[in-house]
Amino acid sequence: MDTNDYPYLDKIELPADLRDLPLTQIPNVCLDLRNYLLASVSKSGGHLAAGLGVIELTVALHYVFNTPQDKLLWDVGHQSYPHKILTGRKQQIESIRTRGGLGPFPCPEESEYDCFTVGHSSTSIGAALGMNLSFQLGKRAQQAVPIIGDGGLTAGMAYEALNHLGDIRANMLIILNDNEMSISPNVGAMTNYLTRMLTGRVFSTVRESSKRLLKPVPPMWELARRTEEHVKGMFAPGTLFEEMGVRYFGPVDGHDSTSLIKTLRNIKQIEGPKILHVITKKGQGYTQAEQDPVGYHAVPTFDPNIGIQKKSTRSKTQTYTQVFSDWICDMAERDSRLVAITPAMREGSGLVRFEKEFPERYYDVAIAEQHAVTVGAGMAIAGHKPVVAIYSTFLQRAYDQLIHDVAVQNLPVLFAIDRAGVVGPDGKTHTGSYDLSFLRCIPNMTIMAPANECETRQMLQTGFEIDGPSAVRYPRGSGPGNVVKNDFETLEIGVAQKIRPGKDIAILSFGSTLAAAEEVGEALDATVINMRFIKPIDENIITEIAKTHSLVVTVEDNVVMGGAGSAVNEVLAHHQLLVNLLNLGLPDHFQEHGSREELLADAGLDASSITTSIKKIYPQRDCEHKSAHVVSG
Ligand SMILES: Cc1ncc(C[n+]2csc(CCOP(=O)(O)OP(=O)(O)O)c2C)c(N)n1
Repeated sequence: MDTNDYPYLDKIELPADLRDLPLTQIPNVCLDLRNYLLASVSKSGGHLAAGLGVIELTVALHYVFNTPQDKLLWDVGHQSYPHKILTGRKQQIESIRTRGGLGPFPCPEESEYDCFTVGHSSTSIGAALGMNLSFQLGKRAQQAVPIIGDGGLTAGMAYEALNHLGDIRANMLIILNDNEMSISPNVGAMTNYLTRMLTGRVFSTVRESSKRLLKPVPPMWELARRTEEHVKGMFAPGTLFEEMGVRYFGPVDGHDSTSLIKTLRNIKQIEGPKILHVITKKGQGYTQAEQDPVGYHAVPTFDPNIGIQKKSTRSKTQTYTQVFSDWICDMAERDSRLVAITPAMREGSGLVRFEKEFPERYYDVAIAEQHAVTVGAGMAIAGHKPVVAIYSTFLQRAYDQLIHDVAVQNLPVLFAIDRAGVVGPDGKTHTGSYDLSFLRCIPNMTIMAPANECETRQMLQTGFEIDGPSAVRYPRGSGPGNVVKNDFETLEIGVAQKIRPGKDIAILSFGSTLAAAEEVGEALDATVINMRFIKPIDENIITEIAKTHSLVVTVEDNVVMGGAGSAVNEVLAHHQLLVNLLNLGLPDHFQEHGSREELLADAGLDASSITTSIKKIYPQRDCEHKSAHVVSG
């Protein structure tokens, strides 16, 4: 990027440089920062609209707070690109989300200005409260400031933290960045409440109260009580926050940098728990993103003069998400008991069409994974057939609900688990590497992993027809390209599929690793099995294979520990079968971001790495009678 285009931003390497600038230059810094962000994300791809919406807020916070001594906690962290640019990472920002490049979210290993690893929402208030309590115990003059979106504020965790904060009355400022958007338009009673605060009687007082917030605070000798009275506007009495013991200030215009700075300076002087309600627009300053904040939430590379190009036709290969999207609409047509539940992931989980066609059976419960699962349990008890569409990584939030509310009662809830296994550019906070391990130990669960598009549909249908909890876990992206029949075929439960017969070596593949397993099978003349079911696992085929082969290799896009390979090991142990074993899967460390292909290769799950791993221990025909158990991840 031509640095001459950004004369004000050029003066800033670190926030201290920003703080050296006079207030009058701040709007120009914001202009540069917005243009720089747009130029860089258009080249790198990544999260855009949320970052454009917090340019002024980011600059104002770094201007008023003494970062990195004071800590800024960006909730989720997808909006932190401007923060990264202002905190020494301007030159690297284009490398974001790529292997070896900047991380997709705040990351303490990357910068001292990132103080808490994040990627999942609604952790910021709790984490900041913890830090502030520590600072206060240690009598340290530091502050941690969470910046949470109206979307993030829909999750239970945020309320647990507010509940604690209002009770303990710690000195802490929360910034509520309200743009009325989650990824899609935000939903829920809290959102409606925030919107009401901007309308009607309250709206008419915004200007007046903003003015009050801007006036300089009274001299120091006037007590804090006066300061608060002075700063506080004439807002609706007894707001929800106030009643929880957290003082409410605002709403204020989040795109007026000068006023924001003055407001923050004033509020900083008020002791106790407080929340500043800042109104912003997602995509601010880039017309295309303002008009389509959903489409510009996360973008591929694009020409900023034109905007992102929507794919007009479907590409030849369907994504797994598209297969799910078609199946759930077809099935809803057939069975009126089907209901779809999403925790704020309508687009990502493939429910856009469903919402249009079956609005009365579509439930976006906001960013509330725990509730998504429990409300599904309730609907199942009452006779419906819920399909909870959820990313593998976000299902982690609802583990107890999955066990306690669904599995214990053996309820027919189908979990359509997207982004399972390696996810790629979203990195370690978003990886779906653990679901097979954490699901397979739960009684009553049926767990399937499709190897292709066609099987995805069959498994969804199979799971839907099971009278108990079931899960179909599929990866991000496209399948191998096989044609999906629009029928309602099911699979025989717990039965694997023999792909090719071979000699001595057998490869048991679980899910999307089948293509690589087949390639290796051809190269080494190995038997290849598409296992299909992780639970119940096909014991017959495992015992038969163990008796007729000298090496059993398991391959899965899940951590080796406790995963599908472990299920095979358990069967062999149960039947007292001695055979050489090689468990291939994801490693026991957090893989950094990169492309899905790169991360799979790093984990030894591409065809050539699998071949290499096998060749290390085979052919060694004399080991037929020995037992070697090798774990590779
Ligand atoms: C626990 C969890 N569920 C879902 C997501 C996916 N997600 C990423 S950003 C986002 C919307 C966040 O909205 P908000 O907090 O209002 O921030 P904004 O984008 O509006 O700045 C969602 C749902 C997530 N990161 N974490």
